[in-house]
Amino acid sequence: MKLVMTKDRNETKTKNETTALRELGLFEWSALSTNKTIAGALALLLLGFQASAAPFTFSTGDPDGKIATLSRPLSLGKVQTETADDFIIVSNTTLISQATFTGLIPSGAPLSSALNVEIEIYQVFPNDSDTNRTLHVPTRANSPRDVEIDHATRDGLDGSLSFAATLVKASFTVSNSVVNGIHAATNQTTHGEGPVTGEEVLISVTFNPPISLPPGHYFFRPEVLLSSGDFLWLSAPKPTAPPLFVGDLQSWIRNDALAPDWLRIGADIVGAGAFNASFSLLGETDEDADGVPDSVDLCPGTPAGSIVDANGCSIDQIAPCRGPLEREGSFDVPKRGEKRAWTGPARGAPTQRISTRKVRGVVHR
Ligand SMILES: [Ca+2]
Ligand SMILES: [Ca+2]
Repeated sequence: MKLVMTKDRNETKTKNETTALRELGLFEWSALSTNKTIAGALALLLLGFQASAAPFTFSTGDPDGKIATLSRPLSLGKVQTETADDFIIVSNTTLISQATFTGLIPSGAPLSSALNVEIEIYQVFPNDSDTNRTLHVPTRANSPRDVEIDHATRDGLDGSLSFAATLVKASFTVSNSVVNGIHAATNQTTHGEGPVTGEEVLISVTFNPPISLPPGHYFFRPEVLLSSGDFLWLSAPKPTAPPLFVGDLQSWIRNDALAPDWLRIGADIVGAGAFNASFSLLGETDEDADGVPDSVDLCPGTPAGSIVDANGCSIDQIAPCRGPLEREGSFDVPKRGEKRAWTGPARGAPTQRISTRKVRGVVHR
């Protein structure tokens, strides 16, 4: 049996077309009056066509104790300092819903001293960067780009992420650190600021909404605001044979004095080696990039830019019309109960106004 969705005036109908009935030129009609019923019918209609859902996971692994580098937002008397490490999305637009990263907070500090978390995502330089300016670092090849991807920023202060801090080890020591020694070329090689001991803390983050990214090579940049002291992001192993993934880059750092440039923590500041930073990402594919993950998207192949419901279905997918789509958007219609028709002012008569409300809809040729 084939189900066909049609629109007839204000009613959306499902046409149940069986082979036998079709031969007789007859159809069974059932009117659908609620979205729930429409969604139910769509689930039937699309069951065989649902996009294949695939989880997305990425992890650099647990801290290796080699280095800890500052990751803190701008606050009173403190300059913003950012550490970034890279990841890839190999295929399909992906919705990243969660992240974890591990760092040090001062010894004896309560977990509640983590007041806020902000996450930014960067593409690789020179994407969207000023390539004409004079660099103040040895190189920008394979660095994060100048500025973050706007739509991918999530911040606890505006509710676009929530986070929790968990104690991993009460005492953890790293052999080296980068906190304040971030200098423009040619003074960049400080060899680091030496060992640091602190509490090893895992920060778990949930993004609301998830971060949608097309396939590509990106940098993950977390910042933690502490009530006192600094959050130092811990390094993770950076294997070379084989690498964590093909093209794995070392971690980079900058403060607001150096921005928009970045320095390589290993090659430039320590003067040797290359580091990853300890973090993980969790998400799911979203093949039509409508913001609804494939596992719950009842309408694969939604055209780009369409407004969709919680099932990932555009108006046109729920109630297709014969003609091509002219535009989708917001329209003024009379408010419910508004009986007067708008006819325009009659000569000499007072202007007649009706109350309108906005609805979303589609216009077909
Ligand atoms: Ca890396
Ligand atoms: Ca969809």
